Amino acid sequence: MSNRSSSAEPKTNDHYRIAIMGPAGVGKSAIVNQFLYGKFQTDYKETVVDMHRGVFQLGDTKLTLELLDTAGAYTFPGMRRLAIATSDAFVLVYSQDKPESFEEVTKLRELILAERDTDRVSIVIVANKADCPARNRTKRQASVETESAIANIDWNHGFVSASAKTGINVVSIFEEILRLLSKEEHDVNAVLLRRLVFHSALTRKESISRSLKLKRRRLLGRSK
Ligand SMILES: Nc1nc2c(ncn2[C@@H]2O[C@H](COP(=O)(O)OP(=O)(O)OP(=O)(O)O)[C@@H](O)[C@H]2O)c(=O)[nH]1
Ligand SMILES: [Mg+2]
Repeated sequence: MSNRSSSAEPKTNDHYRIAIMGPAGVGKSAIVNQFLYGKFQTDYKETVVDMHRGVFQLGDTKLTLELLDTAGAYTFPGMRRLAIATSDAFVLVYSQDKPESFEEVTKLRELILAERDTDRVSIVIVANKADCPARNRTKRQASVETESAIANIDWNHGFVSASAKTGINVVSIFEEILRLLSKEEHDVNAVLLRRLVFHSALTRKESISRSLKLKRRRLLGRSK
């Protein structure tokens, strides 16, 4: 991925909000930070809610991605419902060093489908921390393969095994999301992301006011 501006002016604008959800400590913020800023921090700081924005070029399209980094602890169920109601797609993260976190992602997926009242929701399941040394590598490999089959075949979602630490497959998560969104909405062939102008973290106030505006639009039936 490059930071260079494109010489050709994009002809269309696309704007998507993607919620990053999953249990606490699985690496949701680390994925966002690696994807947008190319950084990884070993310290763990619990998220309340953060909104980030990245602008990319995808063929002739200027693509703005709003990444809503949610709290795994879900102390505020209202915030989780708002994230579900206002997002176009979902990245559900679990950790390869915590097998029970896949169960939590399973429940979260059910909640999203129930709240959205449809099974046509763009979801990518991410098995993060692929770099963590496994006590039993063969067993872990087998369980990631099973989880990937559940996600792809049973649920018809995307699945990516990634590491926010090394950066491996982090871009693929968002390429996969775009592939699903383009299937749903319009035909975009190339999914090679190229950073166009800038990325930025929105302030919490900006992010909440944006969420409320989007929610209002949705209630008025202007968006899907
Ligand atoms: N080894 C390894 N550690 C990771 C990876 N991703 C995140 N971590 C570490 O896991 C811890 C939690 O990461 P966060 O990104 O803060 O987790 P989170 O899911 O955002 O957690 P909440 O905000 O509480 O929901 C931090 O210490 C990270 O450094 C990874 O791919 N590999
Ligand atoms: Mg976080």
